Amino acid sequence: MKLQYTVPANVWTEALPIGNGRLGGMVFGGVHQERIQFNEDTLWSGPPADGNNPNAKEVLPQIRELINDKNYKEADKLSKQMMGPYTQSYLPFGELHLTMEHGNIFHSYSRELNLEEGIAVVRYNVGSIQYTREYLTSFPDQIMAVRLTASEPGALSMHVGLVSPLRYDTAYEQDVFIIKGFAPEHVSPSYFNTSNPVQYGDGELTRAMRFDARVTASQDGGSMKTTHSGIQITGASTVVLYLSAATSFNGFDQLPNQSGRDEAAIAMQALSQAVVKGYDLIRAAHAEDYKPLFERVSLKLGDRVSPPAMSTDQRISEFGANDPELVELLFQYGRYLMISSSRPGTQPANLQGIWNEELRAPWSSNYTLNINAEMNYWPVENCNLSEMHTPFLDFIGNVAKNGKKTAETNYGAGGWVAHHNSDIWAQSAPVGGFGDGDPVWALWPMGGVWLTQHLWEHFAFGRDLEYLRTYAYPIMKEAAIFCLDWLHEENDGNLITSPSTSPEQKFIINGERFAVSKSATMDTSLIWELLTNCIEASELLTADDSFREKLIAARSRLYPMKIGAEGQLQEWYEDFEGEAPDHRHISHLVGVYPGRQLTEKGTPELFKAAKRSMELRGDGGTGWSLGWKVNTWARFKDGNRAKALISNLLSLVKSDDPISFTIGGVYANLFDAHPPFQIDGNFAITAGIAEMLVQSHQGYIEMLPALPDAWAEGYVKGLRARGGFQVDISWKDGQWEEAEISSSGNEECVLYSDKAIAVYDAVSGNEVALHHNGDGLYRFPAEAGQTCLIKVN
Ligand code: FUC
Repeated sequence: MKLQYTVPANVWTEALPIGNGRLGGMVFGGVHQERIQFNEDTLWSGPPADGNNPNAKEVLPQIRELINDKNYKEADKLSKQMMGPYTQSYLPFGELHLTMEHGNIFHSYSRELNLEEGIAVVRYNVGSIQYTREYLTSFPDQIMAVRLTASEPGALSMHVGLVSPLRYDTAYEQDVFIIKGFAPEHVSPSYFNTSNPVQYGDGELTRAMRFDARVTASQDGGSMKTTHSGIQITGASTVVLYLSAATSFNGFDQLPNQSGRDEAAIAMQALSQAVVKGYDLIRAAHAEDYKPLFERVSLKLGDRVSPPAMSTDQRISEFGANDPELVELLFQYGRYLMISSSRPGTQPANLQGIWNEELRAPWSSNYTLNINAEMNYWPVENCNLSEMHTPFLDFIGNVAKNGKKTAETNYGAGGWVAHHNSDIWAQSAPVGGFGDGDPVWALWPMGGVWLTQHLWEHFAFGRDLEYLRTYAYPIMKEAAIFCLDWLHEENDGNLITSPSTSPEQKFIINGERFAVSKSATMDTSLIWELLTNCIEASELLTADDSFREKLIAARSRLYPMKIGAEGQLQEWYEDFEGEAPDHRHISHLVGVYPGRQLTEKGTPELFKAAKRSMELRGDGGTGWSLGWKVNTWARFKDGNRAKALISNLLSLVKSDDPISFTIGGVYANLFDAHPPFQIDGNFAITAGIAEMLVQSHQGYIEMLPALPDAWAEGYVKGLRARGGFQVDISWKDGQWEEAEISSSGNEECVLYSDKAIAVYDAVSGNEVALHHNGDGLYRFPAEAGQTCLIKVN
């Protein structure tokens, strides 16, 4: 499980990511000049802001009338008046630079990222001296550490510096070199044309946050001198560099300068503790923290077909998904990136996780709620990293708080609402720069509805009723209250949403393209999921009987899904023609995945139509779109098709390939390429590969629902299924041979199998009594802590 290369990274998308959820680094591995670009996940532009727009409420009735009159042109125009400000931007922090005195003539170079250890390693020789560097970012010690060794004593001489693309000052205190400053108050998205995109505040009076990064070294032998330009190390045998970074960010609703945390003290404390602890103990604590998380899941899809020494980029371009081990690597990479970018107490992984070098990052590297932010968290539950979900679940709570005001101010509605984008300040108002943007993305009041799916899924997998009662359900309920207000009745009694868009895809009438109409399929589908989840939650909690009745009634009156002229699931209220038949968003299919509204048994006609829609969309798409399609084809149980899409994703995109809305892939460092880099595709593909092997959204566990022919023999251990189960499966000739299901709750296990099975207690060997009535569903009790062995009978 390694990414490996024979040359240093030239560009950012060749560098290797390390991270502890909060602090992230991109290791270039340069020999003479090393560069570690680093980030800290709270470093964003801006103070908290209220982007709510009372004018939205004023124009709403008129927009609804225009839509009813099919005057979409005027509806689009007027809906611009419902917009709010753009979100703030995730920022790059800085770079750690090393200049080595041994110069740049070297041989025997290698650079790797070891996913099993969570460590990057660079090795090279200068003459006969062998140099080795290890890089890690530790969660327990909140520090980045780089250890440099040489095969001969005294061979390490270097200059260590820190720089930042933000405005900053330098300072030094004894052997600590510091950069610090104030973040910009405002950074405009890169797609917004303005002469002044990066705005700093008024010196120390700024409303933006403060930041502080510091580096120090400890060494064996030689000497060290720190000045205003950095740290000079001469003649050492071993050097350990420690980097710590912090900001004054103090919560989504606090002014980060005036009411901020003491970033210098936070950064200093981590640094001093690290120096005292020392590299060996830090590395041991890192292993103890990281490895058990990573090792929860193991996957074998087949034997490696590429030469063992081949560099990862070459492996991608020459073998792609034909190398089963490369697919395993891609799968585990998503898990590695999740452990490295999202830990309890950190910010949720943003559009680039935590890794970003640009001042105006693509799409502000913010949270895009119409697909990308949710997609990031698709693998956490089934791929056994449930606690990595918590930053996102916490974030949803913050957005819900702001969203209550937005619902009231913008729509005069109860509950809470969120729209297309959010940021560290938990923006809930629509974006669009008060009319600059396009309603096809800016005006989408379903952000909160989709977010709540994560609250429910976290419960569905873990079955923690206390969490459901005290945290998840109250937020889900408020989102449902918004839906009840937002839905309104048509003459035929159906409940519809208006205005409504199918995110980012316009429809065409007489050659003209329009954004807003009513009840796009995605709206009703997401609302169906939320109402269903609330109904089930309230039943489990034996709460809110009359509210539940309301939800049941509303759900039954949602504008029904329709099948269009091409046999496809209709994307809009009417069977409009879409502007791009192969559009990257498959919004209308959310009921297939990640939802559960559309299933083969439950809604056969619509399920078939959804599959037809997938055919019409084709097998292309941006990185994340390919990832979404893998999950969706897995739900259609077409493993070969899913694998074909993995193949499309495993194609090498060059660092300078321009932004594309139709063709994606991966970069040399396996980062997902939209292009540009977005981490969502990495997470989606990990979720998708798991979804091909185990599914549990229909109330039962299904093993190998979408196994491609090419993965005829293999095993997976540690995937999770809804109901508090963990599943290990081994298979041969495309058929499962043996499985183990362990339970963390006391719930009945329902397993689908088309072959007769027998179940044994894995410890005692005793056979477990089964209930089975010929429908392929086998039911058996599974106590907390029990592991059951499943065999073909
Ligand atoms: C949505 C997508 C784009 C991109 C952006 C971050 O707008 O349509 O393709 O992923 O989010």
